[in-house]
Amino acid sequence: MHLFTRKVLKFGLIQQISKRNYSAAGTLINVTKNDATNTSILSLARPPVNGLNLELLTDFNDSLNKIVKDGSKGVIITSSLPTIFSGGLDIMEMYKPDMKRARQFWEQLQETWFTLYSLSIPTAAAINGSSPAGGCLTAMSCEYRVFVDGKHAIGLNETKLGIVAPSWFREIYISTIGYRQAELALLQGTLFLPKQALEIGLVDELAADKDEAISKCQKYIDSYARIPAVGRYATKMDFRSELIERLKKNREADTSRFLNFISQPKVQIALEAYIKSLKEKK
Ligand code: CO8
Repeated sequence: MHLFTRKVLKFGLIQQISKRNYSAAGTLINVTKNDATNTSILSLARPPVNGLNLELLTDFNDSLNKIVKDGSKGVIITSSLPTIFSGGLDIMEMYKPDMKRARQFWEQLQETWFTLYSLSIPTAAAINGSSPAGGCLTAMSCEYRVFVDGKHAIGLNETKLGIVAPSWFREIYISTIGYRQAELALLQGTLFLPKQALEIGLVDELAADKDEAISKCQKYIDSYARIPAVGRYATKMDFRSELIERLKKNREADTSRFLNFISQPKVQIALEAYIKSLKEKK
């Protein structure tokens, strides 16, 4: 892991902020395959919080494609960090961005999401810790979610950063927890503790620990043993293809909106204040 400190001298705060793991592709995801169950476990492995940056998203996408190619019958997405599933998109990709990289980042986010959301094999998330914003999107894009009980939370908290959840994040939230609940939660940037998340249907089950969460995900995947894959996948896509096609059609507009949004000084000020608040809570 190497640190990359930004040299933005105009703002005192920025000098203390560092980027992590701009390492070669291939080291930010661990994939293990259980031969007995023919299921792959994909673990996000980018300390300290599995911030989804360009490199991690690229590896994530490549790993999912490889898992399907190798004949796995299902995939469980989890984290190799003990208390965090994913802290969401890496805020440093949006803060004082290099616009060329920011475009690449956003296009990769879209690409990885297309792959995950439409994966032909069953997908389940063993959410073993905090899962805000992009972490919540990752979990919601799987078919089934098991949340380890504890003091951590899940939800789309974008408004708290002074940013807005893109329309496709919002639509998945609505389809998971319903319009009214999603509207309120998005406006307030609510993060739900495990029992609350279960109550509103944001997750399907709770587990005492990560091992139990993985077993429950495995059970979900095994439940398809007697269901022909062709019917299963066609049904999955009946539910999911409309949103995918809509984003594909409006992909450039979605990217432009993101780039325009993060270019606004008031958004940068809000992001800076949020980064500062993360550091000050220590
Ligand atoms: N990106 C980059 N760095 C992060 C992030 C992140 N998402 N989250 C935390 N970090 C950094 C912290 O600043 C800290 O850095 P340092 O060690 O240099 O001080 C380090 O990671 C560790 O963080 P914590 O000390 O806070 O670790 P904890 O274990 O106490 O807490 C949490 C972990 C709960 C994940 C906490 O860090 C947290 O709440 N993070 C913020 C999560 C968040 O709000 N993410 C939202 C990202 S935005 C997104 O995903 C969708 C954006 C859509 C864009 C639309 C624009 C138009």
